Amino acid sequence: MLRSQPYSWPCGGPLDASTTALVLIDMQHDFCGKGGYVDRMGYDISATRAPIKPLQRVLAAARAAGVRVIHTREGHRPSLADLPQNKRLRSTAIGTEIGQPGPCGRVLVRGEPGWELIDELRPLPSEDIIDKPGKGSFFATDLEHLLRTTGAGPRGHCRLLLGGITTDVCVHTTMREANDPRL
Ligand code: C5J
Repeated sequence: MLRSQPYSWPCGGPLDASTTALVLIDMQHDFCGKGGYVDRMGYDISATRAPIKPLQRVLAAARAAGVRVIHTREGHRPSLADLPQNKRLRSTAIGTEIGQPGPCGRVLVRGEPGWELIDELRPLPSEDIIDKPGKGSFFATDLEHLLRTTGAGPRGHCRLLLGGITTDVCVHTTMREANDPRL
């Protein structure tokens, strides 16, 4: 059993659509589709597909409430010039090297079928997409600039709702990046 002490949330009072953004992280075929990166690594993709339906409800509610929605995609340039050595070596060790061809095209490479966002959570034309080479959504992207520029508050869209895959990697990394006093 885990002991916890729940506290009221949100800490800063009720959420306001004009300063809140929903960031949907890496809902890509490579992470939850057949023949994609995660499937080829041998993981059970029913675990990474489990959030799809709940996120469809969150997405519909956010859109209905006028909350800004931003989608992210993890991936690398076709040249792999933005693929750090440690990430490449790790993917090789796992047996599914980033950039190598597979049933969904080159693994985690921009423009390939596996890298595409899944149809179930397709962005609207008005919703921005962030292409990120790392785990966090702020690293080497213009996400912070976008949030600061578009929100109504003095710090822009400073309150974030995060969803996506995987919880313990890209979602958590994004949360920790955002938690430092940047927003
Ligand atoms: C990983 C992700 N795990 N979206 N990406 O490489 O969590």
